Amino acid sequence: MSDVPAVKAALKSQAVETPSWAYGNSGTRFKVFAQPGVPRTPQEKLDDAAQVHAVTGVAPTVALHIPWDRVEDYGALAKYAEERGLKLGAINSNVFQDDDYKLGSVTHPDPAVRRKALGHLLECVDIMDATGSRDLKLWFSDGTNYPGQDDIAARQDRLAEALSAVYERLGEDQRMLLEYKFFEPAFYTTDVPDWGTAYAHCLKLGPRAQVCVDTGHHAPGTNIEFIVALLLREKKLGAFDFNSRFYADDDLMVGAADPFQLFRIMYEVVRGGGLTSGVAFMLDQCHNIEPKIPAIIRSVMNVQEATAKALLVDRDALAVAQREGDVLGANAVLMDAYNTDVRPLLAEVREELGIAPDPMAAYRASGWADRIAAERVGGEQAGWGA
Ligand code: PSV
Ligand code: MN
Repeated sequence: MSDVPAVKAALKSQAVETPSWAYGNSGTRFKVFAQPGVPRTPQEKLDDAAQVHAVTGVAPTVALHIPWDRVEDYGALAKYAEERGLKLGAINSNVFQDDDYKLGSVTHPDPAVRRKALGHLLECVDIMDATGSRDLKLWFSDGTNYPGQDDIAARQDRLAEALSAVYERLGEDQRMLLEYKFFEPAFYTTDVPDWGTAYAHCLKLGPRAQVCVDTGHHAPGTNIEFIVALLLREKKLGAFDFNSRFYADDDLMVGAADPFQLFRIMYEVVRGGGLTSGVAFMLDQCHNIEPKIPAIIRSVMNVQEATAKALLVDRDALAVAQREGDVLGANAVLMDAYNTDVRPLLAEVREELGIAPDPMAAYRASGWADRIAAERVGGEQAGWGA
């Protein structure tokens, strides 16, 4: 697609979901550095997310993580979001931070632990009913550290049993997103280590089970765009958890480490119809040393820039070059789009949306950072895992 009005329309309708936990303090296992003005409650996280949406115009939903965002009344939280022009997005389950889960959650050898983990997942669906969320995101830290520690195939059976119970509980308009990650915290086997395992489970479950591709969850050198193309073709790409990595699951800003990879991924999304098929474009990041709200704004802009470049690929010229076996010509078509400066186009898109052309400058001018640093004093700041 290179017809500019159509490119602009596609950019205006793309939504990027921001994660509640990215607004809180985070760090590595060595140190969490607190930042001034960091939210203390889920409501304050939503206040910050509203600022991101106000200056980007394309971040209208916020993913919650349970229990990090536990509240008494989820309906009231959804209303709070709506009053700020937001909606609550994916509900992320958490069966990895309880002592009982040392040897696994839904794949644990003890049925009592499995029941407890399943209870949490079902509770997350209750929360979705209250918040109006479409997606339940499942990531399991389950795995083993040593050969022989547990039965690899039996763990798959236990996983399948839990997933099927959750699937049965989903409403007609709800989806289950199964996220994979190749290692960490388990170091020998991980029960959902790759797209193939996630895909196999989702295929058995049915159409409302889809795969979530977290871009930081692959071995170095993995061709992520190939996975994206394949999952889209099979109608099993449900969502992205965007972030970038230099080494492992670094959770850095998407598009920061490898903008060319992000472009290649977004090209396959555009090519495979993923901009209009309900794929959720979520961020899953931690801003350990950089200011959080500007980092989230930058990340949203990075997704938009990669998407704009992908939309600018001259698909007709590419098809001709591919058909003629013109290897260099085909590659040049992609590179021409990648090398286009799309910032002026995105500035126009924002002006047409009625917002300022430069989101970073607009945020700086808003005075929000000073205001929250002054007002959010006392109480306990939210953090990854709390
Ligand atoms: C796991 O590493 C993960 O990517 C999952 O999406 C979790 O829910 C999230 O990170 C928490 O930050
Ligand atoms: Mn993730």
